[in-house]
Amino acid sequence: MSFHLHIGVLAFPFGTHAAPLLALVQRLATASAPAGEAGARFSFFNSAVSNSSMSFSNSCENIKAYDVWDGTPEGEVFGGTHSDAVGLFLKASPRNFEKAIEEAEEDAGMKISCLISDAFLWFACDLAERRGVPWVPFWTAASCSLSAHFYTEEILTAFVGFKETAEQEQTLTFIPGLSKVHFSDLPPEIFVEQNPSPLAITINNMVGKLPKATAVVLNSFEEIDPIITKDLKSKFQDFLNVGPSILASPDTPPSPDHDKTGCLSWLETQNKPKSVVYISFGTVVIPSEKELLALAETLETRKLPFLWSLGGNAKKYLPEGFIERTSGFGKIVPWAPQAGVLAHNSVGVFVTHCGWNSVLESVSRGVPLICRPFFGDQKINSRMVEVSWKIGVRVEGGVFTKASTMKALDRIMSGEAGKVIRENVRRLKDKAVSAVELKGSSSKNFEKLLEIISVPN
Ligand code: U2F
Repeated sequence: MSFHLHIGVLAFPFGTHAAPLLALVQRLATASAPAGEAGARFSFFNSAVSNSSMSFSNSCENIKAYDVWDGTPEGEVFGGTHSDAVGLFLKASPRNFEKAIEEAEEDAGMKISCLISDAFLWFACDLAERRGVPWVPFWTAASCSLSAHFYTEEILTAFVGFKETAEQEQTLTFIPGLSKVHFSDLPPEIFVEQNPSPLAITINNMVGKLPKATAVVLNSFEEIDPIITKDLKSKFQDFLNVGPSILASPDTPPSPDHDKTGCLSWLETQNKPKSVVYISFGTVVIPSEKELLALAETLETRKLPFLWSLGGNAKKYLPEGFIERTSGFGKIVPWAPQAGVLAHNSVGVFVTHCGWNSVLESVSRGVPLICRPFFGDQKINSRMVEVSWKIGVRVEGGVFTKASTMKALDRIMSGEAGKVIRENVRRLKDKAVSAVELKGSSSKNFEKLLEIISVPN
């Protein structure tokens, strides 16, 4: 098949960054190739490990994956931490991407006509500029954290005068839409001098480049944060919320093994609607042994049915005999088909670390949240959940203790406040659903994005 456009896509292969980017590309690839017509070819550049963890089998034939070097010296086996891996990868960039782009251009017999990248990968701006093509960064988190990073300079200026820890509990009244967020909720990468990690430096570089982007794209919807949306629209050339992607592409057929851990069939055996506590902390975080114990003890005491996605070796930290004693009402799995789980009528609450994909999936399914944030954007997301959107609660004191977990669960599952929270999340879900309808804001933004990427080189 001959294509008339060649779009390069640069992924950040950590956390849940590459998967939502691929989901966006799959939507674009489908939309850009109407039946019988040659559309755009998408070359997806990502590390080998991350590429192999995602399903390209559902993809249209116009998406081709390329492995880029992850920075591990040849012949060595990587044995470091998550942040070491990020550091190595960033050190190898952008040369690793440039090499793969050259290969893809040769394969396709066609130069790249547009670069879509994870927003973290700010150097894609320079690569695009050199080629004279549009740069379209994709911010994989929420607009609240993007806005916080965008206002880094103002935040640092205000922060300079802070002497006491208590002052960090002041709110960001000077940032549109973030007036209820505390300084202490901010992603630590904003304070790059105190935290000069490769990721913090990268994000800070990104802030300066974003206004040059042809459009900044998000997996979110405008109506969740109208004030932030209005503000960022005035700051960027274009600011396009095109999600939630799980509502925008609901027809993706599930893979045959999507319920291999039996979560959905287990949920079918739960007779009471909105009774199950679903627990997951995403793909990077494992809470401490102490917190896992507190959470487990609470579940056992309350005897609430629960479904717990608990990966790695964390199961070994659970109280002795816990799995056997709770087997009548609880299920622990290493991985759950989360989008399907949250869509199930038996699920009543989601205990989460507040990674953006998890928050948005919960909103899209109308499930209230109990938040225990850990790093990056998770604290600011949790503050918005509790105080702005009012669709969940944060555990008191910021960590799972038996008392804080009990209180949060009781509040959502049995209290009057829980009913209000449930109604709020139902309303927000309705807005998300409307956004992806034919004339909804996200659908219109998606059309605009399609136009942007459809200009030949
Ligand atoms: C980083 O995200 P994480 O991977 O830690 O967390 P999420 O953004 O919540 O994404 C987790 C995804 O993994 C899926 C789930 C989400 O799409 O549906 N999943 C699943 O299907 N089954 C499971 O058992 C467990 C998870 C980072 F840590 C966050 O702070 C950022 O907000 C995020 C996006 O930038 O990236």
